[in-house]
Order: sequence, then structure tokens, then C-alpha cells
Amino acid sequence: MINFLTQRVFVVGTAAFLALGAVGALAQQAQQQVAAVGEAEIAIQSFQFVPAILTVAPGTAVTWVNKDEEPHNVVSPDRAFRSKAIDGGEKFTNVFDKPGTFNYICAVHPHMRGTVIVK
Ligand SMILES: [Cu+2]
Repeated sequence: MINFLTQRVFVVGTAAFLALGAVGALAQQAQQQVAAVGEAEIAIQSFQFVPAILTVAPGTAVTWVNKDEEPHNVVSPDRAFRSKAIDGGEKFTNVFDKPGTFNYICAVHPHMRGTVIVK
């Protein structure tokens, strides 16, 4: 009986551990994504850039798609790129030719931050 209980606790514990691992991996995947082709997409949804960190090869066209109802924009502080207001359902594309780390914000909601890494 004790053996049976111990075994049960172990099985439940292992399942919980595996489930946590899967959730962690998904969360990481949502935050950081590596693009393999010449085009990549960043969703703007729920006042967040998804993925927040995107790594692409030089020459990649990155398109932001606003899936919110509110307008957002995409502005890099060093003016490497800057969109006009992107209305809900609209898009903005920038081609990243040079390697580097490009931080950007939504100037309307400055807490919205993202990074495109080109390498
Ligand atoms: Cu915004």
C-alpha cells in the first residue's frame, strides 16, 4: 500500500514537472523566435510585440501586423526605422540589411518594447 502511494505521488509529480517544462518552452518560444527565411512577421497584439525578440538574417523583411483594434507604431530610438500609425489590421514592413541589435518601442504606448537582432 505504501509502495503504491509512493509510486502514485511520483507519477503525478513527474507529470506536473513535464507539464511545467512544456509551458516554459512555449513561453520561451513566444518570446524569442529565430527566422530562417527572408521574411518574418511580428504580431502586435494585446499591447505587446510577439515575439518580443526576433532574430533574422541580414536582408530579411520584417512585417509588423497590428492585430489590436487600437493604432500602434514601431519606432527605433536611433531612427533606424519608424512607422506611421499602424491601424488595427494594418501592416508595416522594414527590411533589415545591416547586422546589429535594433530596439524599438511603440511611441503611443512606450511600455511596448521589442528587439530585432540581425546576424
Ligand atoms: Cu502601441
